[in-house]
Amino acid sequence: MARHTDYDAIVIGAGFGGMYALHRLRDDLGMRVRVYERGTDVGGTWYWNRYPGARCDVESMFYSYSFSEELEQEWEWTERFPAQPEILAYANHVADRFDLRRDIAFGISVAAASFDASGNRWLVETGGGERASAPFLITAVGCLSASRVPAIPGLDDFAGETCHTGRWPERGVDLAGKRVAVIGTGSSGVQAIPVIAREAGHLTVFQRTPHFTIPAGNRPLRPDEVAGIKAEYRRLRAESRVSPSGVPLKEPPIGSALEVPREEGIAELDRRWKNGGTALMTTFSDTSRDIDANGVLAGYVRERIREAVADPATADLLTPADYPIGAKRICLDTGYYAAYNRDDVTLVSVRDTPIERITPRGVLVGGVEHEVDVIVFATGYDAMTGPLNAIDIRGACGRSLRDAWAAGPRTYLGIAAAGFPNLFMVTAPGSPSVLVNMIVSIEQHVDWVRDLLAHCREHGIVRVEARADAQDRWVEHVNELASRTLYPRADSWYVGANVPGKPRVFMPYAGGMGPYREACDDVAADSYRGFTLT
Ligand code: N01
Repeated sequence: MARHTDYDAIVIGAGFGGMYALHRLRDDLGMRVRVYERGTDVGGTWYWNRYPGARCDVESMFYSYSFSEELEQEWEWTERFPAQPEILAYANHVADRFDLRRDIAFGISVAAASFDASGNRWLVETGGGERASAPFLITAVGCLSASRVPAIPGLDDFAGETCHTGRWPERGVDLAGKRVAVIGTGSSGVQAIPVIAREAGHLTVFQRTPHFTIPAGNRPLRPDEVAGIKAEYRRLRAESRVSPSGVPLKEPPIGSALEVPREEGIAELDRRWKNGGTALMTTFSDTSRDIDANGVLAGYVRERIREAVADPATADLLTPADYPIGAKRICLDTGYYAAYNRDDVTLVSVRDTPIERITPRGVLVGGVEHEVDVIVFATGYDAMTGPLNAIDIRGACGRSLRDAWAAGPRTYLGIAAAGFPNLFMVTAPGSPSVLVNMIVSIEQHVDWVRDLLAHCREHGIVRVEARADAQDRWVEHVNELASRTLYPRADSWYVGANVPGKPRVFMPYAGGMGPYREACDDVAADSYRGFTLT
């Protein structure tokens, strides 16, 4: 007979969001918490993304939890941008240090969750038929965890090995000396390509849309800079919490791209390009919302591409031409363009001539069969809604979340959804999440939910539900913020354009971390305005 266990809260996912939710609810509020995690260990994104070159594009000293001074003082990051193994080691360290594993069930996917309105409880069913219930359900399923392999005919016929960057096997993939195909040139492809190029016998890259990528400028951290940041951590963390993108704003914009004198602008762009990282993107104050200003930055990066790539025809193919820079997520790379100067790397554009089929021996494009031993799919994710829609979540009237979101996701504050009481979604659509430092975003969401649950306990509240009118206003606000930017002008995963049939809606909150935090705090201070508490 299926076991049925009762908890105070159930959390789905043991990545950075789920681990932190467990810590806050269990260790601050004394709740009995059960976490379900489909991986065999903690880490979420960083558990699954073990592909060659996987690295974070937020600096390590700030891509880390801020809730424990001891933790941030004792952990030693080694590089400016942390590589996947180091981030995963950090996640493991946190799990050990805060004794998290004892409340996490590993290797278990949640298949369904339904709200029992009579008892105000969520009933959760796992893929293995285990059942559990709790008054509160917290999803911490990640924004980029539903990996996507496009439906290319013949996929099953391929005789060699295939793998997706977001499902890279723990045992690794032997690429040494092999003929390798990489399909996709987003952040994952851009990171993997130069590393695979060095390892493989021959690499063929299949590119549909060129992405803008700028140098990461990764390097070992110097002991003096680590000590300096650690000494100032409280101030820097406080700055991160209210800054636009969840990191301290070290290099503010120098003015409008249309007003700063050309030589001055170029000199600053050169300096930031050389230094690496995303500071280049905020050299000017208006490139994310004014198409002409955007053109100044895009033009600068296009020139760098032509300088870096020896063959002009290849450089042309690699140069983005038809969307604003930054409207698709900017990539940070290490030696990406230089990889195309190698004799053993071939670029195949599949923009006008899409991949026809996968054959037993390789990839067929325009009648030419590119023979390979391994195909790496760097083809991205059903972002933000995909991981939630993968679970059959049913609210108070039995309506499914998939149904409620059929025309695009609708949330209140990117945390709750009308019709789904006592459900809290960490970094859901309508929150800043993917546009900012995810860990800052996660800490803000979880702290806010913890405070709300403490409030419920104090006031005997058993049911918390977002009101439909508050949700409508929030969705309108999120759309309005997006419409002031250039984001909607690209076919990106931000708008769901990469998934055939997905409604075109700009999903994240584009107003920045600080204003978002203020909006959430304001709701809480006003007796959780927009929620019905009973
Ligand atoms: O996925 P993507 P990703 N035929 O969707 C192509 C984060 N991340 O895994 O652009 C041919 O960006 C697709 O082409 P197109 C980060 O937020 C961060 O790379 O749709 N090609 C595109 O080139 C990032 O944005 C880090 O025309 C096909 C690629 O596959 C997000 O994750 C590292 C195709 C998918 O690019 C997702 O990045 C890695 C087809 N049928 C990821 N279908 C860092 O922190 C798709 N493509 C640095």
